[in-house]
Amino acid sequence: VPLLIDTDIGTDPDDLQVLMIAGRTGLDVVGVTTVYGDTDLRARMAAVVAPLVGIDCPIVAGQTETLSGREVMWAGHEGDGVPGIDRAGYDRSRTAPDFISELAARHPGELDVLAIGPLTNVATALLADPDLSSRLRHLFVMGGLFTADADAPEHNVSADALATWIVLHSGVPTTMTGFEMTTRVVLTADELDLVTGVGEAGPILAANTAGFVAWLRQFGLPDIGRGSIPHDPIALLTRQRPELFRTEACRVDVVGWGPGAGQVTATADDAGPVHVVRDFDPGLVRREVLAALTAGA
Ligand SMILES: [Ca+2]
Repeated sequence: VPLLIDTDIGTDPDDLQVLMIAGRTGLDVVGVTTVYGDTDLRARMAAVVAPLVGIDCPIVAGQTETLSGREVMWAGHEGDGVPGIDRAGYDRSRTAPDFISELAARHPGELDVLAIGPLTNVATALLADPDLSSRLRHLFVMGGLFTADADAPEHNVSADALATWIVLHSGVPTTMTGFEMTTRVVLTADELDLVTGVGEAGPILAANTAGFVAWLRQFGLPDIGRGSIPHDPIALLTRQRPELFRTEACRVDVVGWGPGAGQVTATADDAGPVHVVRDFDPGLVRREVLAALTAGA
């Protein structure tokens, strides 16, 4: 089944981990689109990484600004340690939302989208193309914080809460992996060393991880050493190994604007189009992620 990956690669290293897994495990990736902020830089980074991990498909830059009007958060280490990024080329003949529509029209009812950044590209495509929602097979989203005591909304959802609202109300069958689920899995520094030691993309992952950890430390955010939480690889795993996850059919509401924008609530509803991940075995999922990251090595 063809897969499009919509990514904010460059900030958190887990997007790069997704490209590694997709390439190294031979997934049928038909497009990579970049979203949020300097999508040209993100696309050039993806263009450097793709051939190193075995991905051969168009890479297209997407929306730089949010639909909600919320200012983009830019960490600053994006693109550091990526050899040749200044010269890297990608498909500049179209924009990401147009490309998503084009791929869905080419593969009607068959295209899966893995959305691992803010949802601006997907929402923009849905607004522009009334046929898109019925043509997508399934959408896999990393986003949301589905806990009652959520004091801060999850980044992908809150970065563009209006886009999230549009996507979650589109009726596209969706599996959503929330932050409270992904943070149950931590790859240790020793485990990451196994991954960064493999292939030419390894040092790029090491640099991206170091940049992200340094940025987190500036804000006194929870420090996991040189380790990494594989939020986005877990969302990919819900597609590749659904039997590892317990999900619940829900209606998901999101505060789309104003105070509390980005807060989500999931209400069990058998007719709900959104399947929210509720449980999995963290040890098993950690081993699956690591095996996929080093596949073929
Ligand atoms: Ca991401």
